[in-house]
Amino acid sequence: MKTHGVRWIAFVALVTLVTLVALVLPAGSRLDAQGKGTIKIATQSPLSGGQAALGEGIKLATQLAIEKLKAPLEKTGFKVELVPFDDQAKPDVGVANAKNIIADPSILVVIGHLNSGLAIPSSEVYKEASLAMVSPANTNPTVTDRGYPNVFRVCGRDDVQGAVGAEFAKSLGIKTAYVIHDKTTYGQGVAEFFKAEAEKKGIKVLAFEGTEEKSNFDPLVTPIKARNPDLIYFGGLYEQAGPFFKQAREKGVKSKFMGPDGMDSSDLTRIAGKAVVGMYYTSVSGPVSVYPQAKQFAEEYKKKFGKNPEPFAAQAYDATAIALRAIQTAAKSGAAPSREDVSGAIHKIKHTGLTGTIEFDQKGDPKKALYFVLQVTSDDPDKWGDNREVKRLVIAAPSAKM
Ligand code: ABU
Repeated sequence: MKTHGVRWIAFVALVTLVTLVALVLPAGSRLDAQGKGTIKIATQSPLSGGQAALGEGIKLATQLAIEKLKAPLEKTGFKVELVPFDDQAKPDVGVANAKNIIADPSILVVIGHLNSGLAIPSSEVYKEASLAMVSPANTNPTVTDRGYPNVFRVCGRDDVQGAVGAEFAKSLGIKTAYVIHDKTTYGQGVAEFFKAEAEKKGIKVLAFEGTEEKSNFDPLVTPIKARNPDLIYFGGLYEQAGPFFKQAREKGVKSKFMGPDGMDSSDLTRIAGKAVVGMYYTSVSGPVSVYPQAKQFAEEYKKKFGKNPEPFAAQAYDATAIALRAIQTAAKSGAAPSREDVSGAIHKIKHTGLTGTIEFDQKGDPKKALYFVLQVTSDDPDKWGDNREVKRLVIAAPSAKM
């Protein structure tokens, strides 16, 4: 009987405590009571295959940003969720995912893609539904040059990046270059911009060659070795460039190596090891260590996920912060905002984030973007963040060609 009384008192005390906590909490924290529903942010990036290092970094940084920054929106009664999609770096998969994404009305923004060759066709689908895409990584000019009102990127562009690379090559005293590309929208595009500026600067381009080969580069390396260019420029991504550079060095090619931001992943050294130590690359991202404001982000990311953030992760964090702010602004009336209103709100945002201050021009490019020239300093993938920053440029987006 006595035990029963003690239990009853404990039960009453617990109920009282729960009631008091509920009354003390701000109204917005009582999500169940408000029940405005769920707002989702999707990511599209390669989560499997040879480009998963960068793709996963984009997803995880978006996840971290949502966790850290969702409180103001959740206080107004919405639940905020991440929905990650694996685009496998394949255009048809990206487009199929995009169709599923637009079919879910609670998805209000897509953070992605990694590959311009996927972002371009997928954003045709997003456009049908006025769904905002904020890209952390896509650099091909076409991504924004179509002037779609729902398409944004927080990074620079290849027409500038290719030229920055060529100008730097000239400053190194390069006289001859052999240009290789991966035949993709991104890789071929940036290689063409490099070639055009290199020739303008008096560098002789010995060859301009596309290849989809991923493992045996013998047929490519033999003629390169014979021509002995001062520089080999690879327009593409580390997944393919890594084995190429490794085999070229093993076969005695002495040329300097260079590439664009597709090289910007710790997996380049994981694949190519010592062969890429000393190589130069341009990037619109760079390792997270180049951003003083991203120190805490890098620490939290490492603590949570057990690895360093890859390049473009800080950009994904900023893209997500912009998305959340825009959703909040567009939801001012208290109801879930329309996709059009979210895109409209993104256009008006001026956001100071981990990578700097971002505001968009009418095409969806950042009005000013950062471009880096970096040099690989170690064959240890964990030291990708120690790569030497050779040059940092802030360059305005090329004027509208719509
Ligand atoms: N800009 C690096 C990622 C590759 C791309 O834009 O397709």
